[in-house]
Amino acid sequence: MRDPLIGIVGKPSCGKSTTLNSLTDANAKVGAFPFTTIDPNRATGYLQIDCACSRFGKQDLCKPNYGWCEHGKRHVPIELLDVAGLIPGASQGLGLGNKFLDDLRQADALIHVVDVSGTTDSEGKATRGYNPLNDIQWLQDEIRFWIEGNLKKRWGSIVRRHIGTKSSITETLRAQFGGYGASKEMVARAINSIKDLPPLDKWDNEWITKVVKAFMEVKFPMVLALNKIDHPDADKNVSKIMLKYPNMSAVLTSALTEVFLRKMAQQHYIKYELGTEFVDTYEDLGPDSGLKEMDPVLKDRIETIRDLVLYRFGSTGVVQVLQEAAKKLELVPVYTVRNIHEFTGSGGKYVFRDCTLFKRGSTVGSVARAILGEVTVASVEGVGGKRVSLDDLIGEGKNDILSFKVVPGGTKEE
Ligand SMILES: Nc1nc2c(ncn2[C@@H]2O[C@H](COP(=O)(O)OP(=O)(O)O)[C@@H](O)[C@H]2O)c(=O)[nH]1
Ligand SMILES: [Mg+2]
Repeated sequence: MRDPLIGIVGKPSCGKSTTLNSLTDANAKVGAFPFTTIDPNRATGYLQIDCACSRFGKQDLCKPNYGWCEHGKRHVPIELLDVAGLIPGASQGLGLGNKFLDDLRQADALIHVVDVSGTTDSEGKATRGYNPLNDIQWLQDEIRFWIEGNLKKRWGSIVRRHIGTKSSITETLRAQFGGYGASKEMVARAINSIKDLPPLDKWDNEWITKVVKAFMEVKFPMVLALNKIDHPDADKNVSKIMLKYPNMSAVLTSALTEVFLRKMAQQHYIKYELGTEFVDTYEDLGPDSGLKEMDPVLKDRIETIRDLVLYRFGSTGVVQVLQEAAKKLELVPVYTVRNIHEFTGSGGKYVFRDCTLFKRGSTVGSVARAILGEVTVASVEGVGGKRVSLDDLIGEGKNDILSFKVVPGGTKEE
């Protein structure tokens, strides 16, 4: 299993890069996470979770190898991709067209950043009073046209081969959708979600559209980041979107505010608890806080942010939008430890040093393979030293703290 990747999509100037930056700025305590790919649009973000250390009252001893943990709130590395260049017509090759769509393939879930200030048109040019409802529709259409287009180009031969090889619908579509990184289970889940699906050779364009839509739901689960909520026109546009799409996951965000607050915290002007409404200044905490005093302009800006964003919405929303995307992917943090009673790693007193995100329902065996590679696992222990089998499944609070005992020098037999 490869690392989960969250794609950030949206029209130009909606705030994709700002959102990415707001989630990735290198915190002083953070070590670089060794992701394999080097790509200017890729960055490590941090997913905020409730760390296992708080379950056992060991917050003071928690010291992650990657990311950081503060008072039981852990920030686990997760890879993000800024998918730039999508404009209406991209599936026909407009803008960066196919480059965009190729980037998209690798994503496991999408955060669609929508500019709800109405100050940018469908191509990202400055305007006023634009209705962002349009953006939600055309972006989904573009992705769909792209997938449908690829399918229809070859439809005749797909059908012939389907019949000639007596394949199931899942098998045939798996071959077609494999390029999007879709597993057989994903294709099956999409197919099974459609009622009264006729045999593949009877599909007309409408059925193909239905199938592609179902596939998109599975392969590209989407969360809306309704961004620029600090703007005065945002409220009415947010209401319109919520009314029209009551069932879509949506989070209100102000990415620009988050970038600013993190910068102010780094420069020791404020104390800021990520993902919350709590911002404390020199005035609030006094000279012992180690905070610097702000000039009137900065003070004013912080006051405005408190009024317009933090107190009204409870946070800037960017931490939550990533959590929402992780929820769509059903990601579960799994902690691997050396000592299952102390939760320590190799040497030292610190606990829960390693944490990796896996899909809920993954087997303990697949966790072992992903973390250890192809070695022979002699035994696995869970909390309390309880024996865990390689076939057991992981979930929140269930088989999510594991200690693998490996056969020394043992390599897996075929
Ligand atoms: N008011 C406001 N402006 C924002 C916010 N997020 C981004 N912007 C601004 O929108 C413009 C485009 O942002 P950018 O991240 O470059 O958009 P991208 O083209 O989607 O990557 C920039 O001027 C940002 O400062 C926000 O939350 N509030
Ligand atoms: Mg950008």
